[in-house]
Amino acid sequence: MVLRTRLTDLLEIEHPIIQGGMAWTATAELSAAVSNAGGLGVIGAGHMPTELLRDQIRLAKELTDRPFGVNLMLLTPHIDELVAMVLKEGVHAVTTGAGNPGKYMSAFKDRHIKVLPIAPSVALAKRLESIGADAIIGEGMEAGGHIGELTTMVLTPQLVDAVSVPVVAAGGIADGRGVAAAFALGAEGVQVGTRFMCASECTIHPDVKQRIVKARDRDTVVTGYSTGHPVRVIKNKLAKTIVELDRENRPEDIEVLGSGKLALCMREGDLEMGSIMAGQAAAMVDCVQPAAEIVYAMVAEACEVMGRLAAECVDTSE
Ligand code: TUI
Repeated sequence: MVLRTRLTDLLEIEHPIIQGGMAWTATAELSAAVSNAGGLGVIGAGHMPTELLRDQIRLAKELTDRPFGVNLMLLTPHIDELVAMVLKEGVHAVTTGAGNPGKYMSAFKDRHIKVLPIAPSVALAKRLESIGADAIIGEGMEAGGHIGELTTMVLTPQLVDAVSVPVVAAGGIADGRGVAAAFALGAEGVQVGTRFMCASECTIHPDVKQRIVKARDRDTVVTGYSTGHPVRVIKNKLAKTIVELDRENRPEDIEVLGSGKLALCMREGDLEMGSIMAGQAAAMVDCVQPAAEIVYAMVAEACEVMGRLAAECVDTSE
């Protein structure tokens, strides 16, 4: 079973599933596994040293012949260097987060790299389309990590109405029902982060995967509103402290406390003082399994759901 859309044509992939480019989490191993399964794997550059990104791109090219991408987190201080490395090494696509990639757009275009910025609002999506974005990833606040204000349910259809390029829905999508829902809203693809954290090929600490498997519906919280960069995480001691600092309006103290905590979580498996960035869909992830199984199960379930819904629509006009 395959789902064909303008997104699959654009990216030359089999299934309209983009893996979230999560910093400290989405390494070459995970990305290649998703790409080998017919989705678009994405290396999360985050704050990675430039040479490490080069090595990750080269490793992904060894592990897959299929298209893959790099996510660039635009708040990273050495972002210019990371962009230069992506341009030098060459990848199929970049996704961007936490800002406007306008400054780099023509350079990516010259290298025939597809650009899929993440936009949390309609105004930004329109601006990004006007400067050449190939598709827009609309990320709702169900997502993990740095988020906007709108939910996927209301953001997606508004983006579909506002831009002509394909819209990819992100935030809260972890199974085929979510894919079908995104398609019903007009999206032509989905981006999935949290469920891929529990892919066997994901190199994060195994305790983090188990924490996600165990997660229940109200286990995430949004921290850091006072910093202007709200971040959704799974509740723990660190999150509780940051929520208190938010209440006391102490953004500088949050920046200091938060520094290095994503690596502490993903690499060392510190579930109390690490930042467990994950989306609300953590509650819907119930096992660790190969990335290919995740991709195939989501597509098969989406097709089954959409077929069932179509069959339930009975024309009573005659
Ligand atoms: O970027 C993400 N998720 C992230 S980035 C990250 S690392 C980080 N850590 C602490 C503070 C901030 C970042 C962890 N998770 N998702 C995509 C995303 N992009 N969400 C929201 C946005 C966004 C926000 C504002 C995109 C563009 C934007 O534009 C503002 C402007 O320049 O107009």
